[in-house]
Amino acid sequence: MRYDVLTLFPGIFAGFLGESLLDKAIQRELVQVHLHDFRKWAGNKHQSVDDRPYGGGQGMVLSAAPIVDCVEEIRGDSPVGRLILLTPQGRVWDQVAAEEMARQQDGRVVFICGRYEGFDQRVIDVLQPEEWSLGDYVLNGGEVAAMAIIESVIRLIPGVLGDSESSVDDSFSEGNRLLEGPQYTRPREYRGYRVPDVLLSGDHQAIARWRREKSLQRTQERRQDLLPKTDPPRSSGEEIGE
Ligand code: 6GU
Repeated sequence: MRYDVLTLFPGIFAGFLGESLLDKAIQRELVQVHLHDFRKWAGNKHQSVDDRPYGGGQGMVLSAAPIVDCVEEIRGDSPVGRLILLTPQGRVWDQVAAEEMARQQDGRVVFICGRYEGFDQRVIDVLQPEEWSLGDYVLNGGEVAAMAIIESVIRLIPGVLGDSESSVDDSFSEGNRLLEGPQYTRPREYRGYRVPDVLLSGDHQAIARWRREKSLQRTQERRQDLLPKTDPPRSSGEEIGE
Protein backbone atom coordinates (compact mmCIF):
# COMPACT_ATOMS: atom_id res chain seq x y z
CA MET A 1 0.00 0.00 0.00
CA ARG A 2 1.26 3.45 -0.86
CA TYR A 3 -0.60 6.44 0.51
CA ASP A 4 0.08 10.03 -0.55
CA VAL A 5 -1.57 12.63 1.66
CA LEU A 6 -2.01 16.28 0.67
CA THR A 7 -2.24 18.39 3.82
CA LEU A 8 -1.38 21.89 5.05
CA PHE A 9 -0.60 20.32 8.45
CA PRO A 10 1.74 17.35 7.95
CA GLY A 11 2.72 17.58 11.64
CA ILE A 12 -0.69 16.19 12.61
CA PHE A 13 0.44 12.80 11.22
CA ALA A 14 3.71 12.53 13.19
CA GLY A 15 2.43 10.60 16.21
CA PHE A 16 0.12 8.48 14.08
CA LEU A 17 2.92 7.35 11.75
CA GLY A 18 5.50 6.90 14.52
CA GLU A 19 3.53 4.70 16.91
CA SER A 20 2.98 0.99 17.15
CA LEU A 21 0.84 -0.61 14.46
CA LEU A 22 1.55 1.74 11.60
CA ASP A 23 5.21 2.18 12.50
CA LYS A 24 5.75 -1.60 12.32
CA ALA A 25 3.86 -1.89 9.05
CA ILE A 26 6.00 0.89 7.57
CA GLN A 27 9.24 -0.68 8.80
CA ARG A 28 8.22 -4.02 7.33
CA GLU A 29 7.53 -2.22 4.03
CA LEU A 30 3.88 -3.27 3.96
CA VAL A 31 2.79 0.37 3.94
CA GLN A 32 4.27 3.68 2.77
CA VAL A 33 2.84 7.07 3.69
CA HIS A 34 4.12 10.18 1.89
CA LEU A 35 3.00 13.59 3.12
CA HIS A 36 2.78 16.59 0.78
CA ASP A 37 2.29 20.13 2.05
CA PHE A 38 0.44 21.64 -0.90
CA ARG A 39 1.43 25.12 0.23
CA LYS A 40 4.61 24.38 -1.77
CA TRP A 41 2.42 24.47 -4.89
CA ALA A 42 0.93 27.89 -4.00
CA GLY A 43 2.91 29.54 -6.79
CA ASN A 44 2.73 33.04 -5.28
CA LYS A 45 5.08 34.92 -3.01
CA HIS A 46 2.67 34.96 -0.06
CA GLN A 47 2.30 31.17 -0.29
CA SER A 48 -1.44 31.55 0.04
CA VAL A 49 -3.63 28.56 -0.78
CA ASP A 50 -7.05 30.05 -0.01
CA ASP A 51 -9.14 33.11 -0.80
CA ARG A 52 -12.48 34.77 0.02
CA PRO A 53 -15.60 33.10 -1.38
CA TYR A 54 -17.24 34.57 -4.49
CA GLY A 55 -20.74 35.71 -3.55
CA GLY A 56 -19.61 36.61 -0.07
CA GLY A 57 -19.94 34.76 3.21
CA GLN A 58 -17.89 33.60 6.15
CA GLY A 59 -14.47 32.01 5.99
CA MET A 60 -12.09 31.12 3.21
CA VAL A 61 -12.14 28.66 0.34
CA LEU A 62 -9.17 26.52 -0.74
CA SER A 63 -8.03 27.55 -4.22
CA ALA A 64 -8.09 24.99 -7.01
CA ALA A 65 -4.63 25.46 -8.56
CA PRO A 66 -2.28 24.46 -5.70
CA ILE A 67 -4.22 21.25 -5.03
CA VAL A 68 -4.64 20.31 -8.70
CA ASP A 69 -0.96 21.03 -9.45
CA CYS A 70 0.21 19.04 -6.43
CA VAL A 71 -1.98 16.02 -7.32
CA GLU A 72 -0.84 16.12 -10.96
CA GLU A 73 2.80 16.22 -9.94
CA ILE A 74 2.41 13.29 -7.52
CA ARG A 75 0.42 11.12 -9.92
CA GLY A 76 2.38 11.90 -13.09
CA ASP A 77 1.13 11.45 -16.65
CA SER A 78 -0.52 8.06 -16.28
CA PRO A 79 -2.26 8.06 -12.89
CA VAL A 80 -2.85 4.74 -11.15
CA GLY A 81 -4.87 3.98 -8.03
CA ARG A 82 -7.52 6.02 -6.30
CA LEU A 83 -7.92 9.72 -5.58
CA ILE A 84 -9.96 10.57 -2.49
CA LEU A 85 -11.11 13.97 -1.32
CA LEU A 86 -12.13 14.13 2.33
CA THR A 87 -15.25 16.18 2.97
CA PRO A 88 -18.38 15.99 5.12
CA GLN A 89 -20.25 16.07 1.77
CA GLY A 90 -18.86 12.64 0.85
CA ARG A 91 -20.13 9.07 1.20
CA VAL A 92 -19.75 7.77 4.77
CA TRP A 93 -16.74 5.44 5.18
CA ASP A 94 -17.51 1.97 6.55
CA GLN A 95 -16.01 -1.49 6.99
CA VAL A 96 -17.13 -2.64 3.54
CA ALA A 97 -15.28 0.32 2.00
CA ALA A 98 -12.19 -0.52 4.08
CA GLU A 99 -12.28 -4.19 3.01
CA GLU A 100 -12.57 -3.17 -0.62
CA MET A 101 -9.56 -0.86 -0.35
CA ALA A 102 -7.49 -3.54 1.42
CA ARG A 103 -8.14 -5.91 -1.52
CA GLN A 104 -7.06 -3.32 -4.08
CA GLN A 105 -4.26 -4.72 -6.22
CA ASP A 106 -2.05 -1.70 -6.98
CA GLY A 107 -2.74 -0.35 -3.47
CA ARG A 108 -2.13 3.29 -4.32
CA VAL A 109 -4.30 6.04 -2.84
CA VAL A 110 -3.93 9.82 -2.84
CA PHE A 111 -5.87 11.66 -0.12
CA ILE A 112 -6.71 15.37 -0.29
CA CYS A 113 -7.25 16.93 3.15
CA GLY A 114 -8.92 20.31 3.26
CA ARG A 115 -9.08 22.90 6.02
CA TYR A 116 -11.17 26.04 6.45
CA GLU A 117 -14.57 26.26 4.81
CA GLY A 118 -13.99 23.84 1.94
CA PHE A 119 -12.65 23.47 -1.59
CA ASP A 120 -13.19 25.50 -4.74
CA GLN A 121 -15.58 23.27 -6.78
CA ARG A 122 -13.02 23.22 -9.64
CA VAL A 123 -10.80 20.90 -7.54
CA ILE A 124 -13.61 18.36 -7.91
CA ASP A 125 -14.54 19.28 -11.50
CA VAL A 126 -10.96 18.89 -12.74
CA LEU A 127 -9.68 15.95 -10.68
CA GLN A 128 -12.98 14.01 -10.35
CA PRO A 129 -11.96 12.48 -7.00
CA GLU A 130 -14.05 10.11 -4.95
CA GLU A 131 -15.53 12.07 -2.03
CA TRP A 132 -15.65 10.38 1.39
CA SER A 133 -16.72 11.48 4.87
CA LEU A 134 -16.21 10.01 8.33
CA GLY A 135 -19.74 10.69 9.51
CA ASP A 136 -22.36 13.34 10.10
CA TYR A 137 -20.39 15.88 12.11
CA VAL A 138 -17.86 18.54 11.18
CA LEU A 139 -14.10 18.30 11.72
CA ASN A 140 -11.64 21.15 11.24
CA GLY A 141 -10.10 19.32 8.31
CA GLY A 142 -9.69 15.99 6.54
CA GLU A 143 -6.54 14.90 8.41
CA VAL A 144 -8.26 12.91 11.15
CA ALA A 145 -10.49 11.33 8.49
CA ALA A 146 -7.44 10.31 6.40
CA MET A 147 -5.82 8.72 9.47
CA ALA A 148 -9.03 6.86 10.34
CA ILE A 149 -9.37 5.52 6.80
CA ILE A 150 -5.70 4.49 6.57
CA GLU A 151 -5.89 2.69 9.92
CA SER A 152 -9.13 0.92 9.01
CA VAL A 153 -7.47 -0.45 5.86
CA ILE A 154 -3.97 -1.36 6.94
CA ARG A 155 -5.17 -3.48 9.87
CA LEU A 156 -6.86 -5.70 7.25
CA ILE A 157 -3.66 -6.25 5.24
CA PRO A 158 -2.25 -9.72 5.92
CA GLY A 159 0.79 -9.47 8.18
CA VAL A 160 0.01 -6.07 9.71
CA LEU A 161 -1.78 -7.45 12.77
CA GLY A 162 -0.44 -10.46 14.65
CA ASP A 163 -2.71 -13.54 15.04
CA SER A 164 -3.54 -12.52 18.59
CA GLU A 165 -4.92 -9.20 17.34
CA SER A 166 -6.69 -10.71 14.34
CA SER A 167 -9.43 -8.58 12.80
CA VAL A 168 -11.66 -11.46 11.62
CA ASP A 169 -14.08 -11.35 14.57
CA ASP A 170 -14.35 -7.56 14.71
CA SER A 171 -17.70 -5.83 14.74
CA PHE A 172 -18.81 -4.97 11.17
CA SER A 173 -16.24 -7.34 9.59
CA GLU A 174 -17.01 -9.82 6.81
CA GLY A 175 -19.15 -12.60 8.27
CA ASN A 176 -20.09 -10.43 11.28
CA ARG A 177 -21.80 -7.17 10.44
CA LEU A 178 -23.25 -6.94 13.97
CA LEU A 179 -21.84 -5.36 17.13
CA GLU A 180 -19.65 -7.54 19.33
CA GLY A 181 -21.04 -8.67 22.66
CA PRO A 182 -19.37 -8.28 26.09
CA GLN A 183 -15.97 -9.86 26.82
CA TYR A 184 -14.36 -10.81 30.13
CA THR A 185 -10.94 -11.69 31.51
CA ARG A 186 -9.73 -12.46 35.04
CA PRO A 187 -10.72 -12.11 37.84
CA ARG A 188 -13.99 -14.07 37.91
CA GLU A 189 -15.56 -11.47 40.16
CA TYR A 190 -14.82 -7.73 40.25
CA ARG A 191 -16.65 -5.27 42.53
CA GLY A 192 -19.53 -7.70 42.77
CA TYR A 193 -19.84 -8.23 38.99
CA ARG A 194 -19.39 -11.89 38.04
CA VAL A 195 -18.28 -13.39 34.74
CA PRO A 196 -21.32 -15.20 33.22
CA ASP A 197 -21.24 -18.91 34.15
CA VAL A 198 -21.54 -20.08 30.55
CA LEU A 199 -18.08 -18.64 29.73
CA LEU A 200 -16.56 -20.83 32.47
CA SER A 201 -18.50 -23.94 31.44
CA GLY A 202 -16.10 -25.24 28.79
CA ASP A 203 -19.15 -25.98 26.58
CA HIS A 204 -18.01 -24.46 23.28
CA GLN A 205 -21.40 -24.77 21.59
CA ALA A 206 -23.15 -23.07 24.49
CA ILE A 207 -20.50 -20.32 24.51
CA ALA A 208 -20.88 -19.71 20.76
CA ARG A 209 -24.68 -19.60 21.14
CA TRP A 210 -24.41 -17.13 24.08
CA ARG A 211 -22.05 -14.87 22.09
CA ARG A 212 -24.39 -14.85 19.07
CA GLU A 213 -27.34 -13.97 21.32
CA LYS A 214 -25.47 -11.13 23.07
CA SER A 215 -24.24 -9.74 19.77
CA LEU A 216 -27.75 -9.75 18.32
CA GLN A 217 -29.25 -8.30 21.51
CA ARG A 218 -26.73 -5.45 21.66
CA THR A 219 -27.24 -4.66 17.98
CA GLN A 220 -31.03 -4.64 18.45
CA GLU A 221 -30.72 -2.26 21.41
CA ARG A 222 -28.16 0.12 19.93
CA ARG A 223 -27.97 -0.16 16.15
CA GLN A 224 -31.12 -1.48 14.50
CA ASP A 225 -29.81 -0.03 11.25
CA LEU A 226 -27.19 -2.82 11.15
CA LEU A 227 -29.72 -5.67 11.33
CA PRO A 228 -30.46 -7.54 8.10
CA LYS A 229 -33.55 -6.10 6.43
CA THR A 230 -36.58 -8.30 7.03
CA ASP A 231 -39.85 -8.22 5.08
CA PRO A 232 -42.46 -5.97 6.73
CA PRO A 233 -45.19 -7.94 8.55
CA ARG A 234 -48.23 -8.70 6.38
CA SER A 235 -51.26 -6.56 7.15
CA SER A 236 -54.29 -8.55 8.28
CA GLY A 237 -56.63 -9.49 5.46
CA GLU A 238 -53.77 -9.79 2.96
CA GLU A 239 -53.97 -13.05 1.01
CA ILE A 240 -51.11 -15.49 1.34
CA GLY A 241 -50.17 -16.66 -2.21
CA GLU A 242 -51.48 -19.83 -3.95
CL1 6GU B 1 -13.73 13.83 5.72
N1 6GU B 1 -13.79 16.28 6.71
C1 6GU B 1 -14.26 17.21 7.55
N2 6GU B 1 -13.75 18.44 7.49
N3 6GU B 1 -15.21 16.99 8.43
C2 6GU B 1 -15.69 15.75 8.47
C3 6GU B 1 -15.25 14.72 7.64
C4 6GU B 1 -14.28 15.03 6.75
N4 6GU B 1 -15.93 13.61 7.93
C5 6GU B 1 -16.77 13.94 8.91
N5 6GU B 1 -16.63 15.23 9.23
